Amino acid sequence: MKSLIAKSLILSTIFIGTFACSNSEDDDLVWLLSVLNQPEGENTVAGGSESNSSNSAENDASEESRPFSIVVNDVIGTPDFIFENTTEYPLRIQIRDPFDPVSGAMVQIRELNPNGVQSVIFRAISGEDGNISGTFTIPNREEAFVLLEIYYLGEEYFFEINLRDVIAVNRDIFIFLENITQVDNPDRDGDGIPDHLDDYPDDPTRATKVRIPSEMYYTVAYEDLYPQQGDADFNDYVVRVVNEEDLDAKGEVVRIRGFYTHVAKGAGYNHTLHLRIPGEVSGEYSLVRKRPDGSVYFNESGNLNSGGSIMLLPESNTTISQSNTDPGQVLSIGDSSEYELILSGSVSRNNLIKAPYDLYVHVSNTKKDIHFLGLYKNPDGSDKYLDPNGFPWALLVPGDFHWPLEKKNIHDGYPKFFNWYSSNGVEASNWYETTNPAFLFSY
Ligand SMILES: [Ca+2]
Ligand SMILES: [Ca+2]
Repeated sequence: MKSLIAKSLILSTIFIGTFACSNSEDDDLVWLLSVLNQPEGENTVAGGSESNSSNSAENDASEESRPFSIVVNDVIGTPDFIFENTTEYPLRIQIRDPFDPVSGAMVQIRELNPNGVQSVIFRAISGEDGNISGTFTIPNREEAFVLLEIYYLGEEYFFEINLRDVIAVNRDIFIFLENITQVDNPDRDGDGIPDHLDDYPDDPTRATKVRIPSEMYYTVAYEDLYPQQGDADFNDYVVRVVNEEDLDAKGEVVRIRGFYTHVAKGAGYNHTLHLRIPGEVSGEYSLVRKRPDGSVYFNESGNLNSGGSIMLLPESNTTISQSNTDPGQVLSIGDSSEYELILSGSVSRNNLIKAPYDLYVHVSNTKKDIHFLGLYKNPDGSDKYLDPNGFPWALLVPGDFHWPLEKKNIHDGYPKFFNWYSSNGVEASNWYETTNPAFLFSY
């Protein structure tokens, strides 16, 4: 795995081509027959093709990846802009050998982070129909790539997916099984995921641990005047969040964990932090709350019914010792909480919203809840949490978000924030990396 980025860059040179659609299975077969001797056809990209041995880069690639072909049926478009800095991509992959469906092939998606760290963000084995479906989520980037890897009978196939303008990944992959002898990869728990790729090699109910985000944490900041317009300082209640999802071998979610740390309270109001996971999600949870020194001061366990919620942190005037919004302060983090939810049945990733799910604050003074955009509608269909100026009350930023100081606002501290939202997210997708520190809480 040491040179996967290099390998994927090499392969991406092979994948230059026109991505187009095949609309029926018959078309696929006709197409496939026509390109078996001509791997880079108009409707396809071919990977690791041994027939293209004149190019040294391709020779390198062919040492790593078996030959295969792909029909790209990705859905192209622009998602609705709702002030999100992460994007969830539905995924559907079908694998054939090249005519019959291949069951038991393992597919995983790796995030290619700019710093070179790679993390598995989805993994599943194909069913009887050769299909895999699920979703994966990555932070918005101008250059968004993931790596798709397939393991089958001891062979590895992989290629890079450029997510530019893609809103759903949908690909048919044709592999060629002649000359492959079956290799027995150890699989102690018999879940179909070989030990060396199984995050839980002795637990047949779990195969993969997905950390969201794959690096650091999300910072979630709330404005608490709802339904009155906020002052855009996004420091009234600030919490750092990490989620983990355990997937079974089919890629369905079986456990969810969350880790939350209160980091700022630039408000006179008090708040409590809550979690709801929309959909048919139920199970047993355990929750602990900790002081900043790590000592546990609260724990509980119970049943979460579908539609129910968990209070993660109590009144915000008890969970942090200072506001962390004054320029004279040194960051002093507040309490944290952690939960694990063991689902009563596995849930398809496609039937769950992306992490951190419906994470919201309840404002004790106004008795109002404050949620992300995209979750709650007014009777007329408009978003309940979009203010008259088209602005949200909750914002999620990947990594270290330096929230504005008291009496400053996000425009002062983040000069590209306006470009980002006024272009509906088309420009300045990394707006939060350009700061004006004089207006922001430093730590
Ligand atoms: Ca296993
Ligand atoms: Ca396992």
